[in-house]
Amino acid sequence: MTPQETEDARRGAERLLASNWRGTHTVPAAGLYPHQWSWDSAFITFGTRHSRPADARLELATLFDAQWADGRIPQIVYSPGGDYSPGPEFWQSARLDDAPGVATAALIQPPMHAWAALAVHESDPEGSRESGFLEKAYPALLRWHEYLSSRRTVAGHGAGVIVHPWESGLDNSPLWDAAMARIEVVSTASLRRPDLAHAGEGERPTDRDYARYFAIAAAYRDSHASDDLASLPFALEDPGFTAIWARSERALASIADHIGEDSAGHVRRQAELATAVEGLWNSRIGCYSARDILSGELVDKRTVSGLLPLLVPGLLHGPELLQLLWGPSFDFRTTALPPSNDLLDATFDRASYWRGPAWFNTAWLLAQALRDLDHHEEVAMIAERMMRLAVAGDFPEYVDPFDGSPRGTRAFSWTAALTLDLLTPTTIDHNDTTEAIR
Ligand code: 9WN
Repeated sequence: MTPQETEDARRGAERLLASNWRGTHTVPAAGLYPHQWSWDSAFITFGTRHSRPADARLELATLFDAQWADGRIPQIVYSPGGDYSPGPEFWQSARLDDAPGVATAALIQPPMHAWAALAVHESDPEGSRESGFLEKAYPALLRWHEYLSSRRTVAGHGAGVIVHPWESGLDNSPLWDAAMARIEVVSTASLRRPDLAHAGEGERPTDRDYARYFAIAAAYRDSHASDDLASLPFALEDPGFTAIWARSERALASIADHIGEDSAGHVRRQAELATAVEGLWNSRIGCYSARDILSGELVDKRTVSGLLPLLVPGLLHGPELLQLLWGPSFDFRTTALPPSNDLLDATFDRASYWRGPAWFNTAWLLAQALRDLDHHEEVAMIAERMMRLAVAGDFPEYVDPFDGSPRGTRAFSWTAALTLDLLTPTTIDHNDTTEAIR
């Protein structure tokens, strides 16, 4: 990739992020996702931190303003207008005791936020210090992680439990199929699918999936979002979620150090989370996977979520996971980017959302893990491919894993942000990558 190509890609990504900026936050995509999404905002700040660090700080602060009294950071913070379903009328969050003044969903998403906050600080330490960014972010992050520990773990296991496929961020992953099949579908007749105006039907979850999504969400809402895990229709320990949480707990330790708080508790929690991740090793399939807490069983599906434990330092099964990534199931070297699902599994579908297509956020997460493991050549390969696919497809939501054709919506914010991140030289954590791709 030439310096000119890199520069053009960087400019294109910056333009897109500026056009999806709404003054306090960035929408994931102007048509399909017109509100603020939790983990999207975190990913987006990894891009905006480089040229608009004050906006990156504001993006996270806006999300923290929507934190619930119980500590949860909601999946969606609704803005006025925008056609998305479920909208604020579904959740009626104002009726729930712990909800904030602004309308939000009651669900959550993977805890990328402490990791993002630290990265945002490191990009502009002076601006961050002057605005007291970390001092304000830390208590919110602390309460968020405490919410997860106290409400989203099962005694004796410790991995993060999701109560809805949307909480994984990998919505229709085959990891959730068996648990989803238990949910009775009464009718799909009254479903409203504004999403289908923005992406092909074969690229989105089906109506049957959506009927189940609404049933699970309604049960959670009607339980007053109380997190009585054993009584909910869907509750699984999620390997990707837990690995991200461990990484964020490590960042929280650094944030605590920066502001003179005691970091020992976070270091301990990080080690506990690393142990919890190991509990999700499924030796039948040689991959980490989800555990259904209602049946107690590990799911026999290899997915990109099961590769994300590579983010955890000192992982017991790291070498096996790398073999899986290089091997025929994920075929890292010949696919456009690592697919979301095992290429060899019967559920694999090259077009359908999280059942096969390659996503930029999971490619970026794997790049972070590979960098820590000193696989710099592979990181450079991911960066170069992300750049080419992002530019060629107008920053698509995801791509066909074989030929890289764009799929889903376009002008998707995290595609731009994470490509920008990998293309931007910094002295903090991206040196090796940018050296390698120039
Ligand atoms: C439900 C916003 C979100 C991402 C998720 C992605 C998709 C929503 C949807 O879009 O999910 O949250 O309507 O399908 O799966 O990871 O956060 O970009």
